[in-house]
Amino acid sequence: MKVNEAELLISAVRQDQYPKNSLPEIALAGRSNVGKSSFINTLVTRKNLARTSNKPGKTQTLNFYDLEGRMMFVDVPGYGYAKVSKSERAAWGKMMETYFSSRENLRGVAVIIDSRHSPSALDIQMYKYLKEFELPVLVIATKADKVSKNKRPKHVKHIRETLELEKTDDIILFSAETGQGKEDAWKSIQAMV
Ligand SMILES: Nc1nc2c(ncn2[C@@H]2O[C@H](COP(=O)(O)OP(=O)(O)OP(=O)(O)O)[C@@H](O)[C@H]2O)c(=O)[nH]1
Ligand SMILES: [Mg+2]
Repeated sequence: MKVNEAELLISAVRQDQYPKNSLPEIALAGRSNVGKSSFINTLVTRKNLARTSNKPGKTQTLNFYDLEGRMMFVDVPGYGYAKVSKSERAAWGKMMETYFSSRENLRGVAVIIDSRHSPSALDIQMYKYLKEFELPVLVIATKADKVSKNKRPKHVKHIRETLELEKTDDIILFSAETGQGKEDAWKSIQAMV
């Protein structure tokens, strides 16, 4: 899919702020600083639509992006950032629970994982959590440009096994640097919406 127009509709914290349209939407999930916002930018071919940073914790709200009035991406704050207070973490948990349990527009979630490393306990927990809501999940193994070519298939296999991915859930090797996996990611996303 080629997206010519994309815009931020709203940065929401509360349910009553979610957009009231009926567009299908795909949410991003993943550890803080893993590359969720970069993933959105690569898919819509815009450098700075979703704000990125080399410091973790950049995205703090649910950011709803409208793609040509056809669908939405929802950028979500990351998890696992150490410098977060107990009360902030609790607020994050509540915001996620409300969103994932109530949002009717939601068609699936792209879970972004660092392809260099084994999925963390939090990554595994997130995958299981999404499956409790019976949501389709697409795993994006990102930063593939940082893994040598011959080791990439092994890393993908390892991530698939560690997460105990369901057969119907895809995993795609991806890089926001090189654009690797962009077409395959769009294919999976279009199948979900
Ligand atoms: N080499 C490489 N760097 C990447 C890739 N994707 C993201 N990055 C870098 O990783 C850092 C974090 O990227 P973001 O997209 O801001 O990460 P995020 O998951 O949105 O982070 P939070 O909003 O803090 O949760 C930035 O410095 C990006 O340039 C990739 O595929 N390859
Ligand atoms: Mg972000």
